[in-house]
Amino acid sequence: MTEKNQKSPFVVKGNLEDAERIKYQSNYLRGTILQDLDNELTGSFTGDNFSLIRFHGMYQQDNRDIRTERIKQKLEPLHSIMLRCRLPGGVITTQQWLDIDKFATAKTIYGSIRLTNRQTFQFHGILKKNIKLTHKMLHQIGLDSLATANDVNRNVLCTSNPYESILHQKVYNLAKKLSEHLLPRTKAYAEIWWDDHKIVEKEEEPILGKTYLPRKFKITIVIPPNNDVDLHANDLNFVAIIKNKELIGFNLLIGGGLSIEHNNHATYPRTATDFGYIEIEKMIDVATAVITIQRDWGNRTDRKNARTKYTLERVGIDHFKKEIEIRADMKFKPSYPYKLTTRGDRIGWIKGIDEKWHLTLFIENGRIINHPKYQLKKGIAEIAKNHRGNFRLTANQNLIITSVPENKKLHIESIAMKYGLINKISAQRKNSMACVSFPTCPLAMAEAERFLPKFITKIENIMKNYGVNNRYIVLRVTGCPNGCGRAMLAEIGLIGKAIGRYNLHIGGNRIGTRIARMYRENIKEDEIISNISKLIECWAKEGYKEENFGDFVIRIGIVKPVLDPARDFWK
Ligand code: SRM
Ligand code: SF4
Repeated sequence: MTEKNQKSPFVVKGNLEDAERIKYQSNYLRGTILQDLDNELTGSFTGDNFSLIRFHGMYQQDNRDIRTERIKQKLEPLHSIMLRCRLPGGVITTQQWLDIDKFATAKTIYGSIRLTNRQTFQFHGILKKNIKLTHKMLHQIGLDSLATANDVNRNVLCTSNPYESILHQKVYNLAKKLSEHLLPRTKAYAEIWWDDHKIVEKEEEPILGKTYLPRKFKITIVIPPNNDVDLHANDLNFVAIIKNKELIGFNLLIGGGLSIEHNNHATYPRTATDFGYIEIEKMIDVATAVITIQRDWGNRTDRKNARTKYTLERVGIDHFKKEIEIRADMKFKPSYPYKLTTRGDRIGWIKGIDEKWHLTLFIENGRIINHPKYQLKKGIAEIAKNHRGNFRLTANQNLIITSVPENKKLHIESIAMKYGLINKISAQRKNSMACVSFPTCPLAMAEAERFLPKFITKIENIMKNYGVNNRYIVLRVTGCPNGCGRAMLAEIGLIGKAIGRYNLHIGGNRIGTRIARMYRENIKEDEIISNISKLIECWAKEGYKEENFGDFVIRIGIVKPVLDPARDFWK
């Protein structure tokens, strides 16, 4: 933060969060991580390092299913690391895939690869002794996990629609450029994990600053009409404006975010606000301006109130906008009209305008592992061995095999069929999502990933009963109010409250532009099912023919729409 900015009336005064001290004293994210790595007495990281390793893309976890048992046996929890890769736009080569696949089997406790809803993958269950090996393996294949967690800009998303293949390539290049531009410049990552000890004269963080951002920061690039990246969950969004099939610029939307704390009315989910249109050439300058404003004005005294959405509400849109114009040396133009019509992935084959074929595979909750009845992980690896193009991970936790030439299509399809990767999946299942939750997430309050598959079957049965099984409802479950499963943007969202208990939210819309309102609090699965059953019955009888569930419950007044989340979410 500069002298000038410290004096700004928009800086929140007060006692700084301890996270600020940790960053300040970390020597540009080094802490004593190296010493901890050598400590064989414990499988964990100690003191400040617990938080600092997150900047390097890692979280310390333990298996919560066996935590109590281990405590009873007077053992320390079975600590391991979850590592999240940086993969702008979700693009990964098939050779890289084969390497991470092999690694997951050989060196992780759970043996899985978990696709996340931010277009990347996570390894769960890396033991401390294998961490350096993991980073070296990633480095060798051209990947890293820098800045995929903590108070930095996270993995940059871009629409993965394979149909617009040429446009996608352009937007993907921009996502990559943005991600690289906003990376921390510290050499700590290379030093610790790659043993790269190049001397730097003076270490600096020209964009992020010595204490980095006040909180996490998330960016998307969206190609309408598909809002597959769920832009309203993000701090900064570039909505691509296309004229005559060419990208001409972007509408800028700022201040989305979904997390709340149960019963804390100072927290709220928020959809992003439209700021206006910018030229492509200004993209990097504008992103730098927004991120440095958030760096300087974001709340460092209360992490629950630190995301851009809160900064924006506190300083006001006009001040925020003026400051972007000053810092990026530009003027916003009025936004171009655009329309969002879909959010899900198009599962199956699609021919792109480049005449190549793209196969989107449905991966339930993004978990890639071999199942007793079908060898999902093995099948994807087999495709990787036989395909020269890339894979692309989607923000709906699915995987796309991109750019298959016409003469290779049958071969790829035969492998997919052999391993059971192409199945008849209901529209309801395709449009449902859960976060990871138990057993690895330390913040989980209720099940999500392990709960959803059977729950969907129950919802499918209800829909069949009322004759609406040709329709679907965007359904999402998130194990706690942090909202990783984006339930706040669902037509039906469950938000974990305690083991077996959820808050039931309804009234989001199909395209993800409206926040879902709480309808029932702290209820068990049987109560959830009976509530949803009544609502679906009513929708089936009284809804208009083409009316979606979320719009129906709003139209007939079952819940009031959340129009201005900062003020009316809790009402
Ligand atoms: Fe998340 C924390 C998993 C997308 C909001 N999230 C976590 C942690 C790391 C728990 C922790 O802090 O120890 C979870 C690890 C679980 C595990 O065992 O793997 C976790 N979040 C995930 C993933 C894997 C969910 C998934 O099933 O795909 C997603 C990884 C994305 C990625 O690749 O970077 C994931 N998290 C999200 C999203 C959705 C999105 O970004 O589109 C949100 C809501 C949007 C938003 O940011 O407002 C989200 N996660 C959070 C929060 C609350 C942030 C806040 O503003 O308060 C936390 C807790 C925190 O940061 O303190 C959190
Ligand atoms: Fe964990 Fe909560 Fe995020 Fe689910 S929503 S992954 S339970 S932090």
